[in-house]
Amino acid sequence: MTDVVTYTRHDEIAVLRIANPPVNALSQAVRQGLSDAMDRAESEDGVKAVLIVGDGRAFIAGADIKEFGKPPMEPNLPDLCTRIEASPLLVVASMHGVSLGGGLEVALGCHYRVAQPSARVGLPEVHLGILPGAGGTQRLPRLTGAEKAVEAITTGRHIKAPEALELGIIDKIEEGDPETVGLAYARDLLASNAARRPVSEMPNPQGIDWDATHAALLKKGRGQLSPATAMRAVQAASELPFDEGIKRERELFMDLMNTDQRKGLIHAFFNERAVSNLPELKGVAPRALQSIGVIGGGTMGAGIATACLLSGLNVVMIEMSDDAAEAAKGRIGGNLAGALKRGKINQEKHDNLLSIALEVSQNYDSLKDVDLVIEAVFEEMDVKKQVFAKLDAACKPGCVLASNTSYLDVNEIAASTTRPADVIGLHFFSPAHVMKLLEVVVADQTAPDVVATGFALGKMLGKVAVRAGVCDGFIGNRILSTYRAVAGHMVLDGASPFQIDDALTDFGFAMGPFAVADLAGLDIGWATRKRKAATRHPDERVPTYIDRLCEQGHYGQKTGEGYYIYEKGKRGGTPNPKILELIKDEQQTLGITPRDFSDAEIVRRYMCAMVNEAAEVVGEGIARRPLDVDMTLLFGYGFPRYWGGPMKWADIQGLDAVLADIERYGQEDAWFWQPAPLLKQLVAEGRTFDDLNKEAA
Ligand code: ZOZ
Ligand code: ZOZ
Ligand code: NAD
Repeated sequence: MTDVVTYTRHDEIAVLRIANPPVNALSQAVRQGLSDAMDRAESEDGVKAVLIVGDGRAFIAGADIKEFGKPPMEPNLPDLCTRIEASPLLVVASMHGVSLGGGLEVALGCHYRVAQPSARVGLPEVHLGILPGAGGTQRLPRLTGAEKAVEAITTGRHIKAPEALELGIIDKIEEGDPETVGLAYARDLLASNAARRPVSEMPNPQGIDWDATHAALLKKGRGQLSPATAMRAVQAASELPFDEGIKRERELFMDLMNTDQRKGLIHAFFNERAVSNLPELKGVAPRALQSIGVIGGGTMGAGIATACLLSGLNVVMIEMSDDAAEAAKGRIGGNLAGALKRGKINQEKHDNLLSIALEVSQNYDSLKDVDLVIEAVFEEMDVKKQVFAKLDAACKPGCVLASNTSYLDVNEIAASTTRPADVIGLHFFSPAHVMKLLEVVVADQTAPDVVATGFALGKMLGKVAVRAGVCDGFIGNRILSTYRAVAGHMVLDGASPFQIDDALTDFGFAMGPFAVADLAGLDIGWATRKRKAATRHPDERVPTYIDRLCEQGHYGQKTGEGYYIYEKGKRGGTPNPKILELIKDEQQTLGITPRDFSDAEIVRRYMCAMVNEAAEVVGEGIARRPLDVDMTLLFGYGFPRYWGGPMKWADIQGLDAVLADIERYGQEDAWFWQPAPLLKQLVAEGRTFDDLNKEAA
């Protein structure tokens, strides 16, 4: 026996308790402990039933993800589940907290399952790029039917106890101490002479239209393989005897285990947690946060206010005029209506948020009690400084003053107040109530507890907060400017914006860069180009065709026309034919003969530009570690999670190959394609970006 699994006797029942904090992951020691304890229960006189319970906050959160990629160690989990199920004793699981992945598979290997009302179960393996590999794809559909099992396994969602009962995944819900509840249930089962009930002996579930479902899953997954592959394993449950189904599950599991997608998704899992872990904030208490001020209720301000309201914070919004205030309320109302429609809030909550928790005002005095203000007015330094002067005068001492600026110098904004230590950048991403990234931009004089407050706000809003230093665009937009630039070069040279968007969504991005430009508002990029024109290097290639559209007042999604044309009430647009005409004019003016680009070349140039700038950003310390860049792109820019982020993508490609391409592109445009010193150094030393992450851990 190992000390992570304890064995106690309660008359005829042996209790196996797993205690492997924090979440009882099924490490080798736990698997061994369970296997040994089953042997002991079966060998001891008088034992008729086994009860498995978890210590602490969960039954079992699944296989130990830290063991993935290492040599497998016996006993393996599928064998353990089979061994538990084959026991001549009656085996019961009493589940509390989460039972996920291998944790639910262990429970499905038991003959009966009782759970707390608050328990949640699920098979989330697809999010790690794999599938339930310990019989979950064979046992779950025998309980729920194929369709429900496909839905549960391919979404990986957490299923609450009442629904799990309805689906047949658990047999009973009972509130109380899990061990007490489990013992009572086991005693009742013994008293009623209940038979062992191995799920593997239940009939095969009926089939569904497998090929159509497979095609739909591939499309929905934007290139992610695990959901569609997991569905094939459920198909085997329907079509094959149990033992053969298990073999098929194993083959498909191993196929996925060997993919880069599995590596990317596990990188994302751990680093999503590691990114907000800042040693310098250990022991630094954040300031209190109850009410938030938001200045400007445009695209971003409205989204930020929505996110705050939905997280239970009161919001005071300042706008410039009655009309602007009404428009802002309308935007927030639209966002909240979306939340209502999706069942995130009910009608009463929706109405209260709009009428009680939100105040829209034109008077800065309304901000006197707020704990933190986020400014989201026009992207112009003078306007921002005027607003911060007013905030300085109106807000109480200790109030955190934050700017949502995309590119501007937070040090300069801070210096325009009498309290620079309270000033910080809190950079949200469009749509701000949806995108999970929050860049916490730390200026020279920002106080540590103000930084901690930025991270605390991120947590309250359910966002992933990333620390960034001050530079033009911080982490995300600085890198965006570079890959946007290469997209612009490719347009001048012959690839259409629509081909580029399609190539990148095929690669896995949620949206292509031109659709994103329409979403963010073309006016922002236009203002930035004007701001930088005076200091631009003569060799820099900057397309100006889109300025013609901006000059006509077309700013993308918010005005209904940009790269795409948007019908009222619809999110997606159709390509704007005017754009191709404007590009042709510019190519003629510049004397460029357009050439063809393959989708593969588009993706490679785009990614190389992204990685090279990201290496600069890490090299300069704007991002602390490569993983900070990865999480920024993943949660702020719709980067495909299954690549883990651009730095992980580059590691997988091989940094030497990426550098070689950058040097090759540099033969066409030496000013733009200058290899980042950090990239060159890593290649010379034979190291990867992930090595830097590990060194920083
Ligand atoms: O952590 C949340 C969660 O969702 N965890 C992942 C659950 C999951 O994906 N389970 C499936 C695992 S894969 C699997 O089980 C494969 C399979 O079918 C077996 C196939 C075998 C085939 C063999 C063939 C030969 C959870 C909901 C549990 C808790 O969320 P919280 O927000 O409360 O806490 P976190 O997320 O901050 O987590 C706390 C600490 O626990 C670590 N952790 C969580 N799940 C883990 C895990 N470590 C190892 N393995 C897991 N499954 C997590 O990293 C965090 O650590 P620290 O150091 O940051 O505190
Ligand atoms: O398509 C998904 C996505 O992740 N897209 C990428 C978005 C992105 O890259 N944003 C970053 C822009 S850059 C930025 O914000 C930084 C900055 O400082 C900009 C500065 C200027 C840069 C100059 C550029 C050259 C997305 C999450 C949007 C939608 O995903 P799905 O299609 O899977 O989601 P749905 O349909 O289930 O919807 C989920 C919620 O999102 C709302 N939504 C969807 N599309 C939208 C939108 N809201 C506004 N505009 C859109 N186009 C949708 O309504 C739903 O919301 P709720 O409230 O109903 O839940
Ligand atoms: P927007 O033009 O949609 O909204 C700006 C709002 O601010 C308008 O409603 C305007 O009436 C209001 N406003 C202007 N001056 C004001 C003042 N002095 N007092 C009160 N209200 C005032 O702009 P946006 O896209 O929401 O961008 C706002 C800020 O957020 C900018 O700094 C921008 O760079 C940044 N940002 C934008 C995005 C994006 O994708 N659009 C993403 C992240 C950050």
